[in-house]
Amino acid sequence: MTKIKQIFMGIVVATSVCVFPNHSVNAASLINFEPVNGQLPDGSVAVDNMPINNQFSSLGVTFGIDRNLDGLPDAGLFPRLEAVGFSDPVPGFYSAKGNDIAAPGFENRLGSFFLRGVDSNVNGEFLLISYTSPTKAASGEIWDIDVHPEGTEQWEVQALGADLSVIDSIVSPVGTFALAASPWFWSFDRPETDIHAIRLVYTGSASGVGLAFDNFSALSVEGSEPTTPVPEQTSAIGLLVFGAVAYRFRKGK
Ligand SMILES: [Ca+2]
Ligand SMILES: [Ca+2]
Ligand SMILES: [Ca+2]
Repeated sequence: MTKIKQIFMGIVVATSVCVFPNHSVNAASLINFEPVNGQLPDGSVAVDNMPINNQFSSLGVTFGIDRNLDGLPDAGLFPRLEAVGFSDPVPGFYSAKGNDIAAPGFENRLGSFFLRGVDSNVNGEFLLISYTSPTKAASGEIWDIDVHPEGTEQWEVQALGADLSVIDSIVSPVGTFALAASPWFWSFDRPETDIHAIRLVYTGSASGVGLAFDNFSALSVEGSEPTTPVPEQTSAIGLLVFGAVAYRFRKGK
């Protein structure tokens, strides 16, 4: 094999090994509560503790609270946008590193904002996400499903059908120290396009529990979408492999 061919093969191997799926390609339906230029999709300015209702309606969903479990948003109750870190004395979750701070390695996943309940650290919450048109699939994350001295946290994620009854559900693990300040990922992927709403129901034994919700993929399971690799994703390992091949070529000259 000629040196030129070896170099070409090196580039091909480095590129094919090191291109990872790019979730941002299909980011249109991913609601991570991160403002762009300070704004949410409806143009409103993102502020800690602001009520969240129809700011994401251009993506086909609205947010509410369903404490009476009738599948409809309760009048006057709204989840809140919560700023990461100690923004004020009203947090979404407590962690060993302080209020609303992700566990090491999860900082980028949480970003700068997430969604919390109406109040801070009450007794869970009943978040309701209502769809303008039904979906077949969705995914999202509940953060900080952990352990308290007097009990554990646990959540049930429910998919509601056309009549707003429960047609599917996923129960979270019982709270553990491993999930503290970390995400628990859930997803629905149904044979029919029959999910008209998604509801989070707190089922744990611990009280004084907040809701922390983030990275909601409204129309598909995040990561399952067809993706288009982009050149910038060639990783450090890829560059190293390429560099080693190039070095050998130079040495062999
Ligand atoms: Ca976020
Ligand atoms: Ca209701
Ligand atoms: Ca706050």
